[in-house]
Amino acid sequence: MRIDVVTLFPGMFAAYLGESILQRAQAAGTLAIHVHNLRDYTSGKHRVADEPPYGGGGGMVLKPEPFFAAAEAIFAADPARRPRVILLSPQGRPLTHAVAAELAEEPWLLFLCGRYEGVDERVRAHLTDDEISIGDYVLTGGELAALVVIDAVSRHVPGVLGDEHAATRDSYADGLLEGPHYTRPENFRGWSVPEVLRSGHAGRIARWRREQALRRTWQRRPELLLAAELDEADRLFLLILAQETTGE
Ligand code: 9D3
Repeated sequence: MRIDVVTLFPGMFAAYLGESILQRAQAAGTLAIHVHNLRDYTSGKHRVADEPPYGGGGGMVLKPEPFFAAAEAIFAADPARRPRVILLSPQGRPLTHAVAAELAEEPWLLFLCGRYEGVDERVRAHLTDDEISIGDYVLTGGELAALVVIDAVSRHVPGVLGDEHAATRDSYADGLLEGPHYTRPENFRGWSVPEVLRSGHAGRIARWRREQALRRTWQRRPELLLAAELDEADRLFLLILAQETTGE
């Protein structure tokens, strides 16, 4: 997969993309990420990227010309195809596991990062295919959001995770939160690892983990249970949890 990013702050991307799984995927050629400085596509002596908003109201708005110039230069790198152009903005559709999996089907993505009060509407209307938000809180710009989307999407690209099926095992894939994990030592400051995990009994371990996931989801994100894939044993266990809750 090829990913391009247009931003006023390209330096924000190097540290995160230069480590761990995303670094390895780029070194292996599974992922090619190119970060472009929006200022390189501005014109005039002062290389201005932003201007005050028409109609007043304060703050600054990013001008359309540099985004179009940057995108057209990026399109020219491979005239046979077009990337899906994604604007990061607080007004976008919320990022979810399903959105990340959907974007991972694309061979080429181009992320446009906004700053200040926002981006000129003509960028959204005439350059952008998709608009994404990473949640209902205010960031100072689209850069961290682009990194979050790139990270979440990359996990779904075949070959990025060592194990082919790791992304489908992710907690959001089956609609439940994950239960607890333990490693050595067996006893730490008097807190010991649950006996069942050391029993070697694969069937009992699988059932225990499933029940822990159901219990946590029930306690913390009960709305997720409405869409989760549940079998008869899961439903029976939830009935018992519900009875515990009501004190039955
Ligand atoms: C004062 C009104 N603000 C809108 C909520 C203006 C504004 C604040 C922050 C406009 C842009 C931004 C910068 N944020 C992003 O570019 C952004 C973002 C976010 O703030 N939250 C969640 N997802 C995203 S994706 C891009």
